[in-house]
Amino acid sequence: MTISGVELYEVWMPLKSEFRTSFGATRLRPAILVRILDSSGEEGWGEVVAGEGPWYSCETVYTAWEVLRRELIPLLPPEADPKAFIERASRVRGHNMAKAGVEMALWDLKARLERRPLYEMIGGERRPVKVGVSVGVKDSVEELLKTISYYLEKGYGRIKLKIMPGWDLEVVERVRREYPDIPLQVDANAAYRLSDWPHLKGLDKYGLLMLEQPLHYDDLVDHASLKRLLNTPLCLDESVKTPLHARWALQLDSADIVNLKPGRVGGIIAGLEIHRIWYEEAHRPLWIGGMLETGVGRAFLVTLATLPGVRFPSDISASDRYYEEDIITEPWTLEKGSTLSPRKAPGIGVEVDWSRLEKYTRRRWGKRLEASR
Ligand code: OSB
Ligand code: MG
Repeated sequence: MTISGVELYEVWMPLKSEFRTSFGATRLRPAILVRILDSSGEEGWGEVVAGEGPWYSCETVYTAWEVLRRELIPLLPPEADPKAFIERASRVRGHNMAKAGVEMALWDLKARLERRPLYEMIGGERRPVKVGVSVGVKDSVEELLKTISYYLEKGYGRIKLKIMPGWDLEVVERVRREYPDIPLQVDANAAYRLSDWPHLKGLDKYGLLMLEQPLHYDDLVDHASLKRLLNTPLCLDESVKTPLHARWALQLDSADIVNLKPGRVGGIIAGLEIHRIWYEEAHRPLWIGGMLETGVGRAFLVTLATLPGVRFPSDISASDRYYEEDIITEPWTLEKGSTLSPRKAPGIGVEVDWSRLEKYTRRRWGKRLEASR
């Protein structure tokens, strides 16, 4: 059973509403869907979560496209072996999102060939998985409160607010006054400096689950200082790019919690390694973060959220929170208790809807591979 081909689809998905953070606003969400084909006729899908510009990370959908074609696709192993791919791709520095798209497609293909659901293959235990919703910056607090009430009525049991200078303490104050008891957390996407700590200290009185990535996107040192100054638990997102960063964050005591995104860290193998370091060795909790994924990327998030160290609701909302129509045949839907359930079908258990994929595809690329590699 050898890999016989690979296809890339760059899709641009219109969001139902603008998603605004401290680093910018998104209306059209790009993604690269990776399809890997096997000589037996089986296929696996992955998703590259890089954005339109280098705002969340230095990768973009454009850099990822080039790195995939020029560097990563030529490193595909002869068989559906994600570990072999990651070893071969270790000479490529960075470009984790591009790597993750290929690695995840190999995992899906491998699990489908073995007729097993992927969550079972990676040692997942918790299912269904608890999820929440991440709410962007709005034009007014009234608009934000309306949005929150809409999601609470839909059944979401945890709210994450995006914060930034000028949209923080007063906003949290108003939300807390309206909803004194909901599980609530905030994400700054690196919008503050350590010297802002007296201001951030003002968050301590709101009983937040955590404060996510307040400081620089590469920082582990100032976060360690901030952690000692705040009572609100500190969570890292952008700063944990590889398992090494998780190790350093422990050594420096930079955070209580890690938001684990498979795209950001280079795939499932790196994600499992971070889970091992952070949870199994250090007994600190994790949760799974999202990047506004299509139904394909979302399936990998649900898969990872079944891991035992995932102790907080994850940023994995239903398809209809993001898109009018998802590119998979059966969209992700919210279930009771603010949960999503991994699919029992082999692999990630989702099928791509070809007419929708075509509708949103801006460019595509494909390559047949020789069996003799
Ligand atoms: O920082 O967690 C983040 C979306 C895009 C980029 C970064 C982030 C986010 C989110 C949305 O918060 C999470 C989701 O997919 O619902
Ligand atoms: Mg974040």
